[in-house]
Order: sequence, then structure tokens, then C-alpha cells
Amino acid sequence: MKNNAFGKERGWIELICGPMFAGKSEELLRKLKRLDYADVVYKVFKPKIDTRTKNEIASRDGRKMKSLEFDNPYEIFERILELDINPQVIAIDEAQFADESIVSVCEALAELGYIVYVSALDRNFKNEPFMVTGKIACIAEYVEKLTAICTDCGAPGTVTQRIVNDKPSNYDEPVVQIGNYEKYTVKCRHHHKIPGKPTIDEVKKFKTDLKNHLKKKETNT
Ligand code: TTP
Ligand code: MG
Ligand code: ZN
Repeated sequence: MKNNAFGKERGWIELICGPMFAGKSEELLRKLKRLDYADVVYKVFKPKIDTRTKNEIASRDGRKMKSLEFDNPYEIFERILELDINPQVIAIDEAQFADESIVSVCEALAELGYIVYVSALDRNFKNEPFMVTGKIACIAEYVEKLTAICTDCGAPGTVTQRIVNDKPSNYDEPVVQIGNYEKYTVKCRHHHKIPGKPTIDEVKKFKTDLKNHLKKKETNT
């Protein structure tokens, strides 16, 4: 191990999560850039599924960094064994696209002394959690949740909205669809729309009951 501030035995997980357009990749790049000045060795990985960029991670402002791609998260172990210099930090972008074994991989890396930076979408376009991100959030030492700006009201944009033919995408659409501005935008929880999303009966009933309850109170005052 190199003799620098990160040289002592340690290891933990730092997660950056949030919706699209929040600057997750930018934040990951910022964290990595700092390491250059501290002479810390790091390696960046990302799942092969994201075709927007190949063998690199990119921020929205065009900054890029080389990355190694994997199909199966255990390939990260193989790649580390092939390296001449043992890195001290392992970074993984777009982790939501990796299969569940990424959770054990992150955990093992942290136990073995690596500092693991992970960047991932927290929720899909249906406003449902990406389970892999949820599990990593549970085992991470640090969780940084970034927000974008709702394009309707300026409130924190926390949910990615998929748009098809200028309309909010239906609940039944497949979860994975690589894209950018042409397919996605970001909304707050109040402006996010997902036609066809099933509502829990109890919630539906409470909505009606509450409306009636408030109306009754209003007419009584
Ligand atoms: P991100 O890197 O999360 O998007 P981003 O670059 O806008 O965000 P940031 O600036 O914070 O880094 O990439 C998200 C990818 O995931 C993109 O290709 C679209 C895809 N995607 C899905 O496949 N399904 C989904 O439900 C959502 C929300 C996104
Ligand atoms: Mg990104
Ligand atoms: Zn809004």
C-alpha cells in the first residue's frame, strides 16, 4: 500500500444517490479529482448496460474519466487482481444497473480496506426504489442524497419523469431505458405523474375520506 494519508488500514462505503439531473456523476468526479492531489490511487467501474458513454464516466458539464466496465459485479474483483498497483479507492457509477451481487461486492471491498464510492439512481421513473441502491444505502457509512429542480415548480426535484411522445410514461413500461433529455426530466413528488400506477385501497379510501372530512369541517365553520 502507498505511504500517504489513505495508507492506513481502513475501508468504508460512501453512496451518492438521487434522481437524474442531480449531478451524481459530477459529484463522483469531484470526489475522485480530490484524490489526484492527495496522490491516492483509485479505479472507476460502471455496469456495461449504460450505452451513453463507453469506458468512461461523464458529468453533465462534459468532464470525463476513464472507467472499466463490468457485466457481473464480481468482475471488479478480477480487475483489481490484474492491477500492478493496489488502488485505495474503488468508484462505481450507475450502480443501480448492476445486479444484487454489487451489494456483497461493495461490502467485501470495504471490509478488505478499500474506500468505496458508489453513485446510483435511488428511484426509477415509477417513483419506486432501485433495490440495489436501497441496500447499499443501508450498508454505507455515508449517504449523500442529491436533488435536482422540479421543472414545474422549482421545488426539490426528487423523482425522474420519463416522457414518451410528450406524455408521462405509463407504469407498465420497462424499467431500463437508457436516455437523456429526450426521454427524461425531473419533478418534485407533487408534479411527478405515472399513469396506470396502482393505488393501495387504504390510501384511496383515506384520500376520499379526508376530502369529505375537510369539506364537512369547512361547511361547519
Ligand atoms: P444518471 O447518471 O443517473 O443520469 P444523469 O446523468 O442525468 O444524472 P446525474 O447528473 O445525477 O449523474 O443515468 C441514469 C440512466 O438511467 C439514464 O441512462 C436513464 C436510465 N434510467 C432508466 O433506465 N430507468 C429509469 O427508470 C430511470 C429513472 C433512468
Ligand atoms: Mg450520471
Ligand atoms: Zn414540482
